[in-house]
Amino acid sequence: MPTNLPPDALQAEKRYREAETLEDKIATLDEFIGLIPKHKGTDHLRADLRKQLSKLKASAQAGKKTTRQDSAFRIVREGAGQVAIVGVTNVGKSALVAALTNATPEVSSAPYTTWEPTPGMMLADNVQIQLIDTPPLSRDYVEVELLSLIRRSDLILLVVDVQTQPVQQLEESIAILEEHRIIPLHRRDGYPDDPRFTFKPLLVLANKCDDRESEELFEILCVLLEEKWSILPVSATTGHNLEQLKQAVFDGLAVMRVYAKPPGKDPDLSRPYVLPKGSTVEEFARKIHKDFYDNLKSARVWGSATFDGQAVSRDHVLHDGDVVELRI
Ligand SMILES: Nc1nc2c(ncn2[C@@H]2O[C@H](COP(=O)(O)OP(=O)(O)OP(=O)(O)O)[C@@H](O)[C@H]2O)c(=O)[nH]1
Ligand SMILES: [Mg+2]
Repeated sequence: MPTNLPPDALQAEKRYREAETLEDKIATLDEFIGLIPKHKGTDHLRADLRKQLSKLKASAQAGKKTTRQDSAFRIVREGAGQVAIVGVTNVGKSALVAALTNATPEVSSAPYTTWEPTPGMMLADNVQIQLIDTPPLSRDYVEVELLSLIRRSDLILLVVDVQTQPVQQLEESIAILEEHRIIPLHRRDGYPDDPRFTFKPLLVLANKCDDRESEELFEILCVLLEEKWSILPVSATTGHNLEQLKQAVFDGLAVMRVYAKPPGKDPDLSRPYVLPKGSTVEEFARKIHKDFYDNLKSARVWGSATFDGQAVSRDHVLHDGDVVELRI
């Protein structure tokens, strides 16, 4: 695979390689093809991938009588990233999704309440991020489709209940994920470079930190954990640290906001374009419209340039909050 593809295409390619079901393969390959820049250098690649796509579609068509209807576990990506909220039962996954998004999953003190994933959109600053409430991870019944959903996500939020054996809950959840080759990114060095493993950024949420007493439980939890996890105490009930949580999710997605400034006008700061961190002016141009990418004559940047309004080249690397004026 050529390495000079833009970061979002490389990420889509990775999702395609990791897809396990025919349905997932078709959806991720389709997405990948759409993100490959269209020019002479990518003609062969695009043609090859299109052939692969039609083969996959043909096998899907052939197997249609036996395959199931669209699965509830296949959730269309929306917003700046897809985040899976996972953990054992009753830790407050659904309560967190209800507190953070427009979705209204059922919350109950009875165990095993959630059976199907529910997506909701969370507004972090001025960026929409998709959170997915999921059924509990459980040793008794491991749902293959749930693991595929987690593999496709960009970030995992692993929830534990600070008031109920959080260390065991964390260890059990991680063990189930790792048995299915989903590995927290910070443990990557301990694993061979094998494409069967999926390494995911993972943030631990110690939920039910409602008061002073549970804050103390959180401190004990931090002492007991032998490994360095990214961990945040939160409460779905009181709203404690939910703003910090939004920021941590945004940071965990490794994306940035860039604003378009039409020549002679002010930028619309309420509508950022979201790009992978490290994207260039050229990648920003492609995100706006193919014409900007093909015919870009000049670009000026406010923010990361040495001075405001500086003229920059196509390969100038942008930063979060930059304002860019493109001329074609
Ligand atoms: N005190 C307290 N209780 C909470 C908090 N968040 C959730 N709960 C309670 O914990 C119980 C379980 O919450 P759910 O959101 O249904 O938990 P879940 O992880 O989605 O559970 P499953 O769907 O079975 O996996 C409910 O009684 C919630 O009211 C919190 O921050 N503080
Ligand atoms: Mg639930």
